[in-house]
Amino acid sequence: MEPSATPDLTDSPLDFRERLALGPGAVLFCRAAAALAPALLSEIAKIAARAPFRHFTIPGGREMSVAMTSCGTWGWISDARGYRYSPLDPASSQPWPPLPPLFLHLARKSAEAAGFPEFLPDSCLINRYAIGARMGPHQDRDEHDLDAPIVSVSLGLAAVFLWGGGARRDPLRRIPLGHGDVVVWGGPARLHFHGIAPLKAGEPPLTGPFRYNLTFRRAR
Ligand code: MD3
Ligand code: FE
Repeated sequence: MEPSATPDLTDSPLDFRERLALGPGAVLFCRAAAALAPALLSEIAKIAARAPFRHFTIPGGREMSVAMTSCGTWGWISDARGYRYSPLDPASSQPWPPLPPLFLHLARKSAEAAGFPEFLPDSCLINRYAIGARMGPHQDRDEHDLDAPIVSVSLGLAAVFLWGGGARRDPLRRIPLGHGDVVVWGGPARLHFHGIAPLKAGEPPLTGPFRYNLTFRRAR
């Protein structure tokens, strides 16, 4: 008998063949991470066992409909005082779980395929959307290095991504994002307004009635 070895998924080929330019600086790689989805979801479950998903309060006092957790050196948090990156999970006062090697691999290879070599994220925000959850249009500008791209990975239920421009009043394009889709946002796209429309019902086999989104960031 051959000894059964745990496959090293950091060697798995990601599939960057189906590429769609969403605009200057933004590239969608359709289903690029689909083959890695079971492994990614098992890493998410391990992270959430240490740093559970929670609904942050935003400065106005309302609770976000999206549940969040983080891994990496820095985690994005929000409370009545505002938004920021923190080295500690406020729920446990402990550091966030480390970025799994598979996450780093996926983020680096995706950024490289989009023309951003040497991307080394220090933070991964993990968003969990239940049916009806949404994210209003916003800019991501809490990161120190706005030259680094953001890599996003969608898992589970499909969503409609709202893709605006550099000003809040700019019209929003509706872009479907499905299971395994990877998007790299950099350069001129980095400060564009964006959001997620309220999630429509569904129950895909791997995630049940949820959508997960990983965003890899260089926070500091
Ligand atoms: C474009 N998340 O966590 S990912 C967020 O699907 C966020 O959960 C959405 O917006 C989600 O901040 C969208 C796609 C995304 C993420 C960050 C961006 C697009 C971006 C930053 C700049 C420009
Ligand atoms: Fe965002």
